[in-house]
Amino acid sequence: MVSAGIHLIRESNAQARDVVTRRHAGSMAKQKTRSNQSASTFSASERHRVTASSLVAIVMGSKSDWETMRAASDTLKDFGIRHESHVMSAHRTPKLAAEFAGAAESRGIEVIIAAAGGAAHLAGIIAAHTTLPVLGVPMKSDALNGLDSLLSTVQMPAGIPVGTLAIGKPGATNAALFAIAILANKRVELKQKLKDFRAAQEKKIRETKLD
Ligand code: RP5
Repeated sequence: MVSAGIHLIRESNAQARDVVTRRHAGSMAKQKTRSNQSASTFSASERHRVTASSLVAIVMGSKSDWETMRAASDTLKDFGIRHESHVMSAHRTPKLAAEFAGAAESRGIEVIIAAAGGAAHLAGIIAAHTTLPVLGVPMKSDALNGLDSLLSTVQMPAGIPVGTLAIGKPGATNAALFAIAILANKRVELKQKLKDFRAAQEKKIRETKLD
């Protein structure tokens, strides 16, 4: 199952570039136009990863991050949030990352979740190219267990913020919940869903019985 997800993510790289290219060509100025382009550009199997009207974009430095970041995607899915997921790297594809971030707002994206491990600069470089809220998720690394990722993501210089979550899967889930909380400020139904989620979570804990 993981490999299928990774396969789709890899394909979404080309789509991310395509989106950026079309943006530069001035062909994505209007929402309606975007929807039409989406229908013709993305195949049915890819559309759940890349939608023309995504509210949240999840980007990650490597396909090896997808196993962790799937938790963010699944959480957004549970709340019915249109989103897309891409692999792009601050170091390996710096131009793509900058162009993607620069075009995101005009595409209707409202929050970007950026995950990376090791010398984790992706969230920072994304934040440098957009004023959208950027949520960073440090990946657990082999060498330093994610402490390297955490410090490189969280220690931004004053002026360019990255809201940094916990290392690994808890961070991925919470990044999605944080994005939902941001979106919910102006969406009453979503706010209610978030409250219901919290209430269900609390109920579960209160009803926990130990052997
Ligand atoms: C970072 O380097 C990625 O975000 C990933 O967490 C880490 C290792 O990448 P791979 O070598 O697995 O591609 O850029």
